[in-house]
Amino acid sequence: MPRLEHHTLKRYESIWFGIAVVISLFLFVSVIVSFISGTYSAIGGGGGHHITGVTNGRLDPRNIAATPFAKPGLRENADGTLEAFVVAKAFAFDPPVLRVPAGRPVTIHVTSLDVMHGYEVEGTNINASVIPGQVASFTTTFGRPGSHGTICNEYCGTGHHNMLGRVVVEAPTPQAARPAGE
Ligand SMILES: [Cu+2]
Repeated sequence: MPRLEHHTLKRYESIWFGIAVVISLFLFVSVIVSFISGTYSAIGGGGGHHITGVTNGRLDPRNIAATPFAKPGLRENADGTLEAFVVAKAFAFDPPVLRVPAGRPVTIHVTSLDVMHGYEVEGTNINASVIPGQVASFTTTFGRPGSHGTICNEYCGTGHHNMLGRVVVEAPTPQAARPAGE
C-alpha cells in the first residue's frame, strides 16, 4: 500500500485552506457592503410601507392610535384592494374573527402591542412572527368559503394556549360583485 508523502498532503491542505480563506473574506466583505448599501432585506424590508404611521415596516407600539391598527379589521381601499389590520396582544387577536371574501387578494398586516406573538392561519401557509414595533404583511387569496383557526405559535405567557382567533372566508355576495370592465 503506497504511503502518502507528508509534504504532498501539506500542499493540498494549503490549497484548500487558501480557497476557504478567499470564500470567508468574500462573505465577510459582501455582508458589510450589503449593510452599507442597504440591500440587506432583513433589516430594510418589512411590510406596510404605505400605511399611515408605519415607516419601513416599523411603528411605535405606544402610539397605535396614529395608525390604521387603531381600528382593526378589514377595509376596502379606494382602488378596490382589500387590507386587513390585525392586532395581537396577550392573549387575543383583534379582531377575534376576521371576515374576508373568497377569491379576492387580501393583504393582512399584523402587529403586536406587547410581546412577541405568532400568527398562523390553519390550513394555509400563513405563518408569521408578530413583533412589537414591527408590521408583518402578506397578501393571500382564500379560494373557498370556510373557516380557518388562527393560533399564536410563539409562547407569549400564561394565556398563550387561549390565544385563538378565526378567519372566516365568505362567499362573495352578488351585491359586492364589481362592475364589468374592472
Ligand atoms: Cu401570543
